[in-house]
Amino acid sequence: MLTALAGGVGAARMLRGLTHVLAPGEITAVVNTADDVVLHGLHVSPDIDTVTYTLAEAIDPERGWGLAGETWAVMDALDRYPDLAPPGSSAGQSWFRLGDRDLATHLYRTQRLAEHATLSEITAEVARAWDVAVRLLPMSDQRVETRLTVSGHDPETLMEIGFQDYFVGRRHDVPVEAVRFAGAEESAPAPAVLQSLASAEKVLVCPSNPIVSIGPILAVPGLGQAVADRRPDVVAVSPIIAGAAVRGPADRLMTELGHEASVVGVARLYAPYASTLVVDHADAHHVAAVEAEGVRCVVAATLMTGPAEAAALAHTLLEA
Ligand code: FO1
Repeated sequence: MLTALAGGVGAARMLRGLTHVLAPGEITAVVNTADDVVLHGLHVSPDIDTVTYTLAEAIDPERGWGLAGETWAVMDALDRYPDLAPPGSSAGQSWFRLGDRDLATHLYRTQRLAEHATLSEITAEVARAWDVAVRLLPMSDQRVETRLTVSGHDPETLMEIGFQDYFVGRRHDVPVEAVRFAGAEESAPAPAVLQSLASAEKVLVCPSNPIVSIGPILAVPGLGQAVADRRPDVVAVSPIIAGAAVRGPADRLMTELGHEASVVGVARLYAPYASTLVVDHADAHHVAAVEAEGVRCVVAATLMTGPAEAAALAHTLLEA
């Protein structure tokens, strides 16, 4: 059994690669839910849906999120309304693109939450509906929200915004002063999460954003410690290659929050949790510096340009 800590796109591709090497039923993914957002009254779990749709081979390959062959009639129809909504209202907004078929998932999830189903139960129902055999667990059934402090319109004022406002609304193109995970202290690992970490032969930290994708998972009380307890069997894949994020703002966020945006910076962040860090050939000259952080360093091709590359990386991880 392998248990993986997963964020969005990078993790989804890693997990798909793993299913070419392990039986899907041998894999459990503990997925970040701190990106979740409620819009139009609907609860959207982007990382869970990205992992589900990718493993179902239904993901849109260019976007990396949402469904292939999607249509946007609902979003386009919404554009009739927003100017009528009073200031401060989020009604009628279409900046966060919810495709017509993707909406079905959010309608289903929202109604099941209203019926007091847990996010764990709903995630398993959605996975089954998409014939996904990998076990998908939310990191917690309680609400944990990534909140980022950014500078407001005039530089002196600081404001705190939600993750999707940062990531999509502002195209993560604004400097971040601080990040916190609201609700983490009151949260608990979802059922089966601790057991999946204790019983796995190997624990994998997928190539996701260390700050806002893996960070929230490790911040759930007891979850970080459960990973640290398995440190000898924990292998992390660096999401940073040659000082840059493969996707998204990981490098800028690390720098803005005082970390080194390099495989050495990733090794420092993960040292309490992982005994091995897998880095790309482009970072082969950093092996000694990574190992100086007390983390064994394995060099491999970590850029998953396609399923074959993801499968090759999965092989390397299982041997690491
Ligand atoms: N990312 C975007 O850049 N723009 C969007 O409009 C957008 C909509 C969206 C809808 C559903 C979903 O599951 C994901 C979506 N994402 C979008 C990605 C989302 O922001 C994820 O949180 C990131 O991929 C980070 O994991």
